[in-house]
Amino acid sequence: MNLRFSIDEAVQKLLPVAEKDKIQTVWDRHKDQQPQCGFGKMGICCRICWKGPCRVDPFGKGAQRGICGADAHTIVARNLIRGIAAGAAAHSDHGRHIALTMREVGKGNAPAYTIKDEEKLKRIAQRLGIDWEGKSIRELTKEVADTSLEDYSRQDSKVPCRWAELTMTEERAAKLKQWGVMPHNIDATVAEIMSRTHVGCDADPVNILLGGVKGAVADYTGMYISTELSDALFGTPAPTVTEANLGVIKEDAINIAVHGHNPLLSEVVCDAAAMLNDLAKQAGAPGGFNIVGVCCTGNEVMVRHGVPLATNYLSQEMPILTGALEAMVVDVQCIMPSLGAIAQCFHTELITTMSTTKIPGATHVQFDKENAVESARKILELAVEAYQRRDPKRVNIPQVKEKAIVGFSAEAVIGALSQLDAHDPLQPLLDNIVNGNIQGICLFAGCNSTNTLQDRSFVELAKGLAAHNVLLLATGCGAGALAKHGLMTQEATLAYAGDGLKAVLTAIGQANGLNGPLPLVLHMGSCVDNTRAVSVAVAIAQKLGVDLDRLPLVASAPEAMSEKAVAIGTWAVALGLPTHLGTVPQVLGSQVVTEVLTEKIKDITGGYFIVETDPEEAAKKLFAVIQEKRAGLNL
Ligand code: BF8
Ligand code: SF4
Repeated sequence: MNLRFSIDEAVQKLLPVAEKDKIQTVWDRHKDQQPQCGFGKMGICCRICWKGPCRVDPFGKGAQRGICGADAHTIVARNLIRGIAAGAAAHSDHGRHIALTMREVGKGNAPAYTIKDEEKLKRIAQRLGIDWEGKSIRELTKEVADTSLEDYSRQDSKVPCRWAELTMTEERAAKLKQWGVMPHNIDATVAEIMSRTHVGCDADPVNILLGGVKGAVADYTGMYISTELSDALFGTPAPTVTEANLGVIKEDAINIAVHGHNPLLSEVVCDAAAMLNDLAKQAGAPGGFNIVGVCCTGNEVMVRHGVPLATNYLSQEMPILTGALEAMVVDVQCIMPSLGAIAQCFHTELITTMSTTKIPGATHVQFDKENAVESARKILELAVEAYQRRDPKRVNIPQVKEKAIVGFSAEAVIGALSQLDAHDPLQPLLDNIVNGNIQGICLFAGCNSTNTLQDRSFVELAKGLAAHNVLLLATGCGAGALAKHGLMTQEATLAYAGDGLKAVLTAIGQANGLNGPLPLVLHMGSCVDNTRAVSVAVAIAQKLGVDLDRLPLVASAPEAMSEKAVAIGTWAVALGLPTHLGTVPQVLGSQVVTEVLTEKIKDITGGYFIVETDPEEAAKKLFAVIQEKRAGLNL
């Protein structure tokens, strides 16, 4: 019955528990919202000023303009780019927190943190044009942080954000400048979108969309800062074996889920839990503290430390329903407000930690970089207290989990390839793309949505493309989905990869002493870590001497839902990637906007959106695009 909602077996096992206890889940609330507003779905409802709300009749019979005269195209475009601004704000705020923390590390004011990967710090310095010879790590840390923070504060609009300009192909950076969509300042770009979409400003839909593309490139900039500086602070991911799905919650342990996006707190919680494990044992839990991840905070600690992933976005309520979760610690973004009420039905402590993300029903433990260790300790104590309240009769942990080999940063991918060719690691990958063993590359990204069957499209698309020898990368809740369903294993490679792909993954795996192939899907990390995939793509493009849009490279977000996903999808298109969406974007009310995004933009950036809700059809379309790109390279 529950197959209507999710293909995740653990979810299917817990939904009857929710039903029995009369606990509403995301799927119940989705049902309560039906039928959803058609104007909203098409993007033609405007609430930008208080003369509204105004709606445009999509069938051409009723009003065609809002009270101020805005037509459907203006309204749809404005709504869309405000979403991009929110996405960019979210990602870049995350990056800012990391950069500010790093600056304090450089000044010696943040004892909870150190630079765990000094080599990465030097590589970042080099990329940013900072001379690191003769400087101490602390000096360099501060300089890298300060230089990164300039991307949030520069006032000279002719100077591009460094983290944008220096991370893409020169050709692409030049094109973005030429189109006027290269940001000079992340915050100013977000502000510009809010300002140009105020009542009575930009009304030209194409001009508005260009503003959105600039916002998306600002989003990319903030994401790049988040990923790279996090690597310097917390270590660059390397392949590690772990597990995914609710079966990672342990009955004999004090279970703590870390949920949200920013690794600043979760890193310290992980360290503190290891250090204070005796606290848990003294409290009667022989298994000690068991940290598990949810959403992108989960991905961050998974790829860096092998912390198991409990679940992804849509099923974030489920860990509480196991009755064995003592605490869910959340930071920012993609945290359902429903968690507060559900936690109150159990012994679980929902703990908010950021002043900008508080939830009714939660206990707030303020987290700042200065008091990180005390906050982590307080969180562990709250979990220990909650454990005393656990009701063993309500414990219901679905014994569902899969092994997952994760942690494929760009460095890890290049490192693995260097076992085949130490002097020119990319060459074996290129050779195999040229000879067709690898037909192309697909990056799975993005969310879960109640508009589709949870996880299904990820799994079907991955299997479909792997059979056609497409190399698969994944981040965010897409990576969560693919990990939960066992596609990040060597067994999956043997079962689902086409012969060419299997041969390549096996050769790399063997050369790295894995006694078998690499996993079918390479987990690159959280959503901000989509930039890792870009850095691999840029390296390939540079080696081939072509721009990104010429590569047989596609992106897919089959369950896109959040404003961050809108921003990511838009920068992927701006960089030249054909980008699949499996959920229908809220733009269909404007033919102009729909055509620009799915067709016309192709002539400019080389990238465009492909909207296809059927995963089988989507796999066919993406493979056809890969063939078209191969033909363009005479392959
Ligand atoms: O940043 S994939 S549902 S958790 S927005 Fe959110 Fe979407 Fe998940 Fe991570 Ni990304
Ligand atoms: Fe209506 Fe124009 Fe106000 Fe939007 S900005 S609510 S279309 S009057």
